Amino acid sequence: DDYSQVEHSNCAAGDACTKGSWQVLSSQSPVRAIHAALLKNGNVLLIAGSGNDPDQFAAGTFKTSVWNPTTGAFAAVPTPDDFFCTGHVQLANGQLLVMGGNKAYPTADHGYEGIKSSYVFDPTTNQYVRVNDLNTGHWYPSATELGNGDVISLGGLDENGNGSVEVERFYSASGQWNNPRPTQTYRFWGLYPSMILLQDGRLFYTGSHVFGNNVSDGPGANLYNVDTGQVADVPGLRLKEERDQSMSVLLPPAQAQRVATFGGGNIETNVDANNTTDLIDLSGANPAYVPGPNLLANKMYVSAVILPDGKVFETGGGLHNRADPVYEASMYDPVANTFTVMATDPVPRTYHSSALLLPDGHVLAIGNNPGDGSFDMRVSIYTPPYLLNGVRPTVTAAAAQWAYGSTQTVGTTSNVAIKSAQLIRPAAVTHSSDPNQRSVDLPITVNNNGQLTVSLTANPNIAPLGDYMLFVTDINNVPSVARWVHVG
Ligand SMILES: [Cu+2]
Repeated sequence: DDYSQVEHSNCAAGDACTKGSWQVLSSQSPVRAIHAALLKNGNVLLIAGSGNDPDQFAAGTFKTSVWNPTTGAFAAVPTPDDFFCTGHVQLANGQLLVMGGNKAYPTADHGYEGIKSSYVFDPTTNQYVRVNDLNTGHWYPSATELGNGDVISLGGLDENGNGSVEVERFYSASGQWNNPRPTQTYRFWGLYPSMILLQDGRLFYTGSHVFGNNVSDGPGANLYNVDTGQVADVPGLRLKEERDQSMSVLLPPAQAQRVATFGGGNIETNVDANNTTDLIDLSGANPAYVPGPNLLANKMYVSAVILPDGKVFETGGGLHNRADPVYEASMYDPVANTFTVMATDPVPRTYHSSALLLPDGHVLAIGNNPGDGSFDMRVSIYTPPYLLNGVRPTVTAAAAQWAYGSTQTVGTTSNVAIKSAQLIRPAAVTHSSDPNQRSVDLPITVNNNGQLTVSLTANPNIAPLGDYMLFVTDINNVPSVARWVHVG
């Protein structure tokens, strides 16, 4: 029942050929997987902290597990602080930066409060190492890596339970927060505001966030220059007050600078979640959202995962606050601008659920925390139809280190012609939020019997510093297994 041992046979006929298939693993997560991050060694970091369980918080029981998808083994990780609803992002050096988390569950006197502490998780030692504190507490902060490897973290609740307006900047070179303190805007961006790095270095606040109304005035989406502090409105987002736990994705390829925002709801009004997709092209001077095709089901708690064939797999979700799971999945094709029905995860995936791309081209789905306070520990694996569609190409050779603007030789084997090559950033996802998710196209200039010459963008804002999964995909849209490369 270990999915990685299953040999996929070619699909002759039947639903799986076009819709893929799901497997629920017999081994369950040992922790409440509220956060999931793919590490550069292929393991998956599952962070619970106190896991939205006040009893565990009172007992000081904070949990993290590292899952090895190849062996199926889980390894417990000592967890020094309550990383329940922390922020996280992959750093240039392959460590995962973790900032903020839970200082207190609500009492008669106060609501949720955020912690100031921050750590890096080192995948080579499976340990958290403390770095200097943030300037304020943050519970539900964003985290976006900039082109130079620095990280901007915004929003969430501070140590007193108020919305934090502090702009926190982690400097990649020093490994320290806020030295010097970055330009401040004194603006509250909300909880897990989705902040996507654009090619000009600005952040795009997509309007996707967590809990209730959009706190951004005006149209609910913005362009934010982190150096000057200048913020501009971006029009066109529909249902801006019903984008709670929608999901925004920088569509593949990252060079196109197009973002899609899928679904959402509002846990405070508890309206039915919507099926609204809005699309925006951020490559021009005055970008505006335009309506996209409706999702095939109304949902919040949306998970959307970029796949190596250039499509976005959308799965899981619910209709209301921690209730009414929606068993529906679809494939969004950014070129055709269509959704196609896919097989559905048999496990409900609502609040505190996530999905991410594994290096072998499968998709992991994990977590679910319904309103009764329980947590679903089952682990689901999705096999996209591309893994049932012929012999996979392979990557046989590539340099480990890629400089910006370089050309690279990639050795491949394939039964049919290779169509594309791309770098996909490893996920670090929670609450329908992974603003760093991206797929960078590697234009193929020469294909000499499988010896590809590809070019990497010269712009670090298109491919921020760090580790990436290199995939090649053939003309039948069948991807290779990924090979890890480091950019910058
Ligand atoms: Cu949460």
